Amino acid sequence: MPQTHARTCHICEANCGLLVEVEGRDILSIRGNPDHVLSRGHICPKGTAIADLQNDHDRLRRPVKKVDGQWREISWETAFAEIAGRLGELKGQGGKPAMYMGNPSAHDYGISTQVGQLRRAIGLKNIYSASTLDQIPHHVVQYHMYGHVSLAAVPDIDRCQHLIIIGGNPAASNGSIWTVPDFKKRVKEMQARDGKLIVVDPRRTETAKLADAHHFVKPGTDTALLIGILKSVFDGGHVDTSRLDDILDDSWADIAPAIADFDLDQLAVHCGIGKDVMQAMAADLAADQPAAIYGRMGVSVCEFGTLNQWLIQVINIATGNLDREGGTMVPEPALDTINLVGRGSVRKTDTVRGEMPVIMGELPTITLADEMLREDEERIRALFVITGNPVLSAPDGAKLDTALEKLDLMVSFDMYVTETSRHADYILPPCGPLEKDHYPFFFGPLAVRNYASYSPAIFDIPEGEKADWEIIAELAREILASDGQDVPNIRPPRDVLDNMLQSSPAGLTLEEVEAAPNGIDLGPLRPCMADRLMTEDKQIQCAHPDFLAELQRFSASLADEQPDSLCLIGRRHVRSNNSWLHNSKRLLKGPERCTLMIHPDDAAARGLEDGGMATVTGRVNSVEIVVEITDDVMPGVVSIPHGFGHGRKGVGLSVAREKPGVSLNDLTDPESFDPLSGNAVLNATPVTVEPAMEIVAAE
Ligand SMILES: Nc1nc2c(c(=O)[nH]1)N[C@H]1C(S)=C(S)[C@@H](COP(=O)(O)OP(=O)(O)OC[C@H]3O[C@@H](n4cnc5c(=O)[nH]c(N)nc54)[C@H](O)[C@@H]3O)O[C@H]1N2
Ligand SMILES: Nc1nc2c(c(=O)[nH]1)N[C@H]1C(S)=C(S)[C@@H](COP(=O)(O)OP(=O)(O)OC[C@H]3O[C@@H](n4cnc5c(=O)[nH]c(N)nc54)[C@H](O)[C@@H]3O)O[C@H]1N2
Ligand code: SF4
Ligand SMILES: [Mo]
Repeated sequence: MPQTHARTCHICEANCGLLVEVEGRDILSIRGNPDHVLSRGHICPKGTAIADLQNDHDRLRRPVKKVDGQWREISWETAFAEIAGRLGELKGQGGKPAMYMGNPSAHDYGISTQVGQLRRAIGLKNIYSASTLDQIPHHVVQYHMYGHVSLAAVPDIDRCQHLIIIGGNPAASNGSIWTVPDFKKRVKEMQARDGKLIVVDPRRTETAKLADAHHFVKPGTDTALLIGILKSVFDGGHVDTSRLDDILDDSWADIAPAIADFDLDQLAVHCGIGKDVMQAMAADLAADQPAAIYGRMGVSVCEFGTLNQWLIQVINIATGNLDREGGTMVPEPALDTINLVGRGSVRKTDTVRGEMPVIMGELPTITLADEMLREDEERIRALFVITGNPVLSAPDGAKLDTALEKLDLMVSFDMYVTETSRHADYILPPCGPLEKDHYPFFFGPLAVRNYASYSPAIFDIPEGEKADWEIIAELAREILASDGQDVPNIRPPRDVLDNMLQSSPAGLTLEEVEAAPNGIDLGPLRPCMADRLMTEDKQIQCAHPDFLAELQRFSASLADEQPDSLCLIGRRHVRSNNSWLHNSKRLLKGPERCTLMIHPDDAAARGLEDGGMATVTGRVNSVEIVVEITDDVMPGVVSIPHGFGHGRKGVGLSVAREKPGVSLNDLTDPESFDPLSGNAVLNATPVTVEPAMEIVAAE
């Protein structure tokens, strides 16, 4: 008999409610759950493709060990014992271990409940992760302004009347640091009530196509636009902080003078957006209606990423939109991590690249390859990669390829032999996705409504397989035991989850949440900033000295000559997710997706033809890629999606290898970074583009 299970999708931050129809262990269909309290029936093609992940023949079912260049299945006991033994030996010789945690670990709450134990067992204070290729600037800003790295205010799209999205493409990404399933319909609803969506992006994206207005911006220059908007708010007499006056600290008064000397005309030239547009944006955000400005990857993974995210907060404050219904608000989710974990930290540490920021114990991933390649006793000799693929995700993947080969021990927690895990000595694969339970641990606190939704596993874990959390917990115990240390009992993720739910203000039990397969709606977001601030004086620290100093660094950089090379940016597609999901036939179908988008004028100037091959060369490397001529990208800008490049030797992804593409991160440059957060610069990479040399067959 077919059975239908309600389940939340774990692939992206939207966490859509799905209906999974199964018979025995066969998946008959996966569709959107119309009754889910948050996603209201929305689903994207990746949700349906969970069936392909569950059934993928390339997915490893047993631990494997590399022996003479070949993968051999071994038992879990042997794998754990050998890894613990080799780690112990290495550490005995003074060898340094490290860990990289990839994006999917943020989508598996079970991992979060156990990984601390593994870190302690290995002896790691800090780790590398996808956060420093992504959102780490948000955490720096939230830490300083609101007193907690995770106190994030998200746009209340369901009541907003004027929304500016700068450097985000939720129509493809389904939202980020903003859990907003069903984004397109929410935009349509906003427009139906006369609200407006404005998009700022160097590409006319899927989101831009939904918008009431779209402005091209030169990659990497948004700081000029944001300062221009803020200055126009002050100069136009639009400041209205009345709602927040009790919680703004004295440093609010430092902001207007700090931007007073910027010249709107110069800012406009720098970013390519006219000062009239800046002034109109300021007036619209400050008009008598709830409004919000929101910025994501396009303004985070750049040299002034932290400054950008600070300016966005300040604009929302200045226009009276922070902590306002229809503006931006901090959610109050059923599981409120803010009160349960510490405020986080913002520090500096010595690295092979000199002093670098460490935010919440996150070392900059741009330094990882160099730390493995250094030749002193500080060299990283053992690396644990938990659910990530940095060879494709981090700048200069080719250098990482070289560096990973130098390790004395590498362990990948992954179900595939990927571009990264192919370098491992051991791969520890988790069970299938529908054999795990799910809770939106990190994304409930970022959702457009307050809610809770728990999904039990649909299938039992087959004999001999394990969930990620079990693998992590058991390896941690083995390492502690072999080191002669006390071995604590494992606390199952469900117990931790139940405890955290009950300790949160909503006070729900896991049993109550589980009894509601469509989720529990706790209502729309509410202004609550005054209660939630975790700064010492319970006030918003408006202008931390680091941000003011960064304004000056930006000001000085305006005098720098801008290179006249082409500017490379990334892109995301709704049928792909970072470096994986390319092994699903149903997602891969359709036209070639790993193309170089280039404007017709730039193509003509270089003699490039649509569908022809181009060589793209940056400072670190060059790639050959199919050309796609389109005026969706602005002149001077070219775009390649990240996460491709499956043609590398030994990759065990048979479907993905049919359309391997090239890796954007063979062109991005780890030398560039945001000095306040250590974040990578993944956009605005200077490149040259020319027709690829044709190979003429010998006569
Ligand atoms: N140029 C450029 N680079 C980027 C970006 C960009 O926009 N441009 N985006 C950056 C961002 S935002 C991010 S988050 C990173 C992401 O980059 P990574 O952190 O490297 O994450 P993924 O590419 O998602 O890695 C997926 C890997 O995890 C494995 N995996 C998937 N699910 C599971 C699971 O449940 N358990 C286990 N054990 N393994 C699993 C997959 O097989 C795959 O090998 O990429 C970054 N890199
Ligand atoms: N389908 C799909 N969904 C995903 C993912 C995926 O890979 N595929 N990845 C998930 C992850 S890990 C994340 S972090 C989120 C990211 O979510 P988003 O940030 O919404 O996604 P991106 O597509 O990276 O959007 C960044 C936008 O910034 C633009 N951009 C590039 N450079 C600049 C610039 O200098 N200035 C401005 N203003 N814009 C610029 C790009 O053209 C792009 O449209 O998506 C998540 N969802
Ligand atoms: S939008 Fe994200 S959460 Fe929703 S179905 Fe697609 S991948 Fe899953
Ligand atoms: Mo991300």
